[in-house]
Amino acid sequence: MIVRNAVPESVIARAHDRIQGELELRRQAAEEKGADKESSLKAGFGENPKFAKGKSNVPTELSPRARRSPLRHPPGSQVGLAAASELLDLIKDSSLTPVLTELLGHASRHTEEGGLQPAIRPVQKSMPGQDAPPAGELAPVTSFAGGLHVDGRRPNANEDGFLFVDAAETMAIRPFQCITFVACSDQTQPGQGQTHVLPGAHLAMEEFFRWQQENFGRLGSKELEDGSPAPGWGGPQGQGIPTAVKETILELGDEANTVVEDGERKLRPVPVLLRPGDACIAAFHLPHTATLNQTGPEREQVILRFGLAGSGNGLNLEDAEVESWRQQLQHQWTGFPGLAEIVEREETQSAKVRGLREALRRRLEEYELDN
Ligand SMILES: O=C(O)CCC(=O)C(=O)O
Repeated sequence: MIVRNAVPESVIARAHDRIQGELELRRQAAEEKGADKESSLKAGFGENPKFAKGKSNVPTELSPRARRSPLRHPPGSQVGLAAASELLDLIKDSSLTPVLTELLGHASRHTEEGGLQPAIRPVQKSMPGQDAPPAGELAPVTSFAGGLHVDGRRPNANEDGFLFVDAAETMAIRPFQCITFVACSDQTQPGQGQTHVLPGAHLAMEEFFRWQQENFGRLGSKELEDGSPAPGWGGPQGQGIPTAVKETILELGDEANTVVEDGERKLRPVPVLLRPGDACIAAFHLPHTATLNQTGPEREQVILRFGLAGSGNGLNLEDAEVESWRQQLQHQWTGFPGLAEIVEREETQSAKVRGLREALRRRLEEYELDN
């Protein structure tokens, strides 16, 4: 859901100044240490030190290329902006408070780890090691499809990769309710480093989690003891989104989320086009990806994640909390009183919603037969 003109100009300006001030401090600190590259400083906001630093902090899910990716952003806590009032005001002093309150019944429970994340992306024509598109052209959106993911897995990771958060080893993903992207720079033209999403795929993700729970009693993308990928997820350490979800979306071929390119149907991530002050609120389950800022201006966005009561951090969690996540994963609109009526109508009356769920179930049954 896009909320246009959600945040007043003056509030955006204060957030911008605070982010740029923080960048300046980092620049000065880097200069003192002898580093002088502007780009590496900006990358400091685009790379998560927790995952990029030492080998022991690198989850094995990440390929060396992904570890260098300019598309990764650390949480505010890692760049001195965890409690920056100028950033929190993007919610407090804007129409996002009444909108979120109507949707969720609250606008305050943004999760701690990664709950507030400045996502700054300088101009960069291509990913490290890849060719830039010809002058005047943009990289095709399909080239970003590999980055599509749902959140909630990385906080439960260490050097061995993802972790189960409960002693019974049934939960390796930590959902929240919704992610809110607040644009502080112009992102109205394709190529400006917008967040891209896969429309409708949140339903497929929800159906997928139901299937994982029903058939395996285990949720998330953690691989099994013998190294085989988590059920149905596919790929090394279950990167991105489950194979079954990808294949089902491709099979249905809805033009909102697929495109035929070079004679082949491909996933088509769709840019979220925002003006400064606009915001986008998306369900946890909606696959999304960062993309390169190929044209500028510098992409400046603040990301906030809102969760259920008690959805904290860490690995030694109370059973009740783990159970509430289990419910959230299988019923994504848990705790969205403002959507209850619409959800009820869509689920009971929309042939498209039913069709997607049925197609995914069929594919997962094939997977069960094959394995
Ligand atoms: O920076 C973006 O546009 C998206 C970031 C993202 O995908 C994430 O932090 O999960």
